[in-house]
Parts: sequence; C-alpha cells; structure tokens
Amino acid sequence: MLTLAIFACANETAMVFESTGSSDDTSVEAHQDTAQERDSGEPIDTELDDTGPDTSAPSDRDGDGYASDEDCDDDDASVHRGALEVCDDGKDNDCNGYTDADDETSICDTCTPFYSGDSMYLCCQGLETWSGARDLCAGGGMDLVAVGSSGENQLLEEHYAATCNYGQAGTGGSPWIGLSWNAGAGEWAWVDGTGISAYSAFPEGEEQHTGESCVTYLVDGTWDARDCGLTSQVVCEST
Ligand SMILES: [Ca+2]
Ligand SMILES: [Ca+2]
Ligand SMILES: [Ca+2]
Repeated sequence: MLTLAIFACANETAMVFESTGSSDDTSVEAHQDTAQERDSGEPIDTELDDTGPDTSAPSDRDGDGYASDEDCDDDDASVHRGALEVCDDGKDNDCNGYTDADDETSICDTCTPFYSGDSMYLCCQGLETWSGARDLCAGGGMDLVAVGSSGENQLLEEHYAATCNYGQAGTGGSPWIGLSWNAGAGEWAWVDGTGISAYSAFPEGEEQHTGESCVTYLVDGTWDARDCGLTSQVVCEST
C-alpha cells in the first residue's frame, strides 16, 4: 500500500497526514521515539527492534543434544559424550580421548579386526548366545557378519585361524554368523534381511530346518545350524 507521510524532523512534532501501510507505521513510530529521546536528553537508540538470537547461549549446531561447550565436536552428531564408539570411522565418537581400536572401553579394542574393501570385520573371542552376539556387535556399531558370496565366505576361512585364532586348542571354534531361521517366512535369513538363494555354504542336507535355528561357521568353511541359546565366538561386520 502507498503511504504518504510528512515528518517534521527538525521539530518536536511529527506530522503524519496519512498512513495506511503497516511497515511504514514502524518508521513513523521510530521517528517519533527519536524525537522524544532527543528532547529528553536520553541517548538515541538507533536500533528499531533488537529481537535477534542470543549469541551468548551455547549452540548445538549438530543437534545431538550436547551444546558446544560440552560436545567435543559440535559439527558431528555421531560424536558426543555417551555415543557409541564406532570402530572404523576414525573418530573418537564418545569423546573419551581414544579413537576406534585405541579405545579400550569399546569392542573395537577387545576384538580383532580384519578388512576387505570397504568392509571391516571383527572376530571376538568372548562366548555369547546368538542374540548376545548381535548385541556385542551392536556395541561397535556393527552386526553379525552376513556372508553374501563365496568370496566373502573364503575371506572368513582365510582369517579363521590366522587372525581370529578360532579352531585352536583350547579356544573352541565355530563362531556365530548372522544367519538364523525366520519362522514366519519359513526360510533362512541374514541379519540384513536377505536370504540364501544367491549363496549358501550349508553342507547338503543341513539346509533343512530341524529345530536348530542359528548358524555358526566351521573351520572348513561350511555352515552349521545350532541351538541359538548355545554360546560361541562371534564375527561382526560393519553395516
Ligand atoms: Ca556432536
Ligand atoms: Ca570411532
Ligand atoms: Ca572413544
């Protein structure tokens, strides 16, 4: 809207002939305030309205719930006190001063890593039930390994004794892998939701579900279904 206003800036009276627009009303009021301050001898405040953000309060730029004064990286939401120490991201996620495998408070330190392409694997010696094994892997931002190809199965076989020390005297053997029986679907399913139609290392006949619903990896590279409540070692994979 067009606004017509005439101000008597040099005088103490502002003369407004017509004002029909809301934005110019502000200018009119500010001008009147300035005239009154000048007359009263008070300092002239040239700011129209100071309603900007309070920059003295600590920010939480990455939105992880930890403000900049208590977050060791306020530009990365995967890093804050109490965060999961992810084993392969090169970050000190939990802000305790130690990164990845150097962090003795995480499974990244207590399990042994090996790598292939972009994937990181961990062999963990602690004996766990199958669901306990998943929880253990989750403690490093990982899950039980999903073996999707003969190449990946061969990778596990290569590291079985050399890296993981499985199958050695006194250490047991046959770690859990991320395969279990999905009763609802009536089929074997990996933790990532895929099935075994593309690749399977079950020996002939073992693929039949006979009541043992979780799968371990044997020293000869074949898979063996066992009772999920038994305890065994663990192979984790980055997700
Ligand atoms: Ca952060
Ligand atoms: Ca990390
Ligand atoms: Ca850490």
